[in-house]
Amino acid sequence: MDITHTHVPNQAPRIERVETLLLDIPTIRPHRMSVATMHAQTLMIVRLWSSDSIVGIGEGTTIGGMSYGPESPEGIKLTIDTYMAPLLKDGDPTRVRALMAKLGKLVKGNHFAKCAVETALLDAQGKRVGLPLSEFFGGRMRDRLPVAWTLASGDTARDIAEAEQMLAGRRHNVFKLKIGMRAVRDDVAHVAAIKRAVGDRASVRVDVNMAWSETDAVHGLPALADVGCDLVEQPTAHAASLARLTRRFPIAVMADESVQDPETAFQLASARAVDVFAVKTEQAGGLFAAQRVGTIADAAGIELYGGTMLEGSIGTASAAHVFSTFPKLQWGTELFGPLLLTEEILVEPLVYSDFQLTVPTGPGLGVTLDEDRLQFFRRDAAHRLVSVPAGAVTTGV
Ligand code: MUC
Ligand code: MG
Repeated sequence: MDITHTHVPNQAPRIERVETLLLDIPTIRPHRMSVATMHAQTLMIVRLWSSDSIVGIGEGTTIGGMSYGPESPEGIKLTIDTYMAPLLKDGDPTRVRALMAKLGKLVKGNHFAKCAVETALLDAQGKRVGLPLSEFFGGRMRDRLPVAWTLASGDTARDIAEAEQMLAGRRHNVFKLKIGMRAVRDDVAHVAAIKRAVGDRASVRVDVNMAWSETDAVHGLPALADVGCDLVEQPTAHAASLARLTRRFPIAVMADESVQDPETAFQLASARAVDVFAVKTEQAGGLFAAQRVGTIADAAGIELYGGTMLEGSIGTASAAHVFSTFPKLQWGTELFGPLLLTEEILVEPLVYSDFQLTVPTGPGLGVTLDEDRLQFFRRDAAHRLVSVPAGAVTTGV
């Protein structure tokens, strides 16, 4: 027996192995945004193996290759393998904050990679002490979270058909429309047609993903309000511009890309630049950082929305745990990432019903990876090595 791999009770466990893998999974339809069109999603999964036989799982996922955020799936993997794994190795996995502080000192930026590792540490610790991850954030306020769906096929009639299908199946009654690819007038007509079709049965919101100039937004915001749109997400890129728009127009303005971490959240809150924050666990730099963003918003009277980087089931479950603990979550969430993928990677899928996602209750994340599926979809699986190169999963707008 190899004694270095045996856990002695009452002795702190040690991290023995850090494993990362990339999974390429097709989307159910092309997902068109102003930054790129996605045909597949790449999930970077990290597993931390400890000497007490507990394995923690985390996910680092971004949108549209490198078109949305500063980290790529391949880069997240490389950062963890090359720079974080040696720092984690032999560390005490029960000291989550201390380990993350050590990583923070030696690895700048890389929020997505840090979020993935922190998630894996918290998943492991939850399994160790027999508590769901939400308990590390003060305990949940709610067991189910409202979930919006993004209509982004690029075609108005198809989006309406998709919305009708979602309403009929009681899956979603909040729709976020991706706009900013076309002229403002055409985008407004697209939103108007969808709102007309769904009427009072659904809330319609838009995400411009920073594509508008301020003059576009000055025309766009009141026109969107007129056709029944409830909220505009990140119409322009700059905080000062968001602040001017927020003051000038009554329609709710939400920051997404502008909320990069608790510090930028604090700056936006100080300037009262927006009405709502989209909190994203990865963008914020981790689950604790996302909680801090939520706290800053709350203290500043800014409303909250649980955002997504279109993560798969692991990232979605971890965000759900954190968002379930927010005292206020006025605009619900958009934690639909797993539903955009053709394939499931969990033994038991996350439960979506009655327009909501049920926050898992088991220890840690409360989810179990399906090992066969993981091995099948990993990019380096022998049968996939001849398939599509990574760059092909995303195309230009
Ligand atoms: C974003 O910008 O919010 C979230 C939902 C979706 O469809 O895209 C993401 C990104
Ligand atoms: Mg957004």
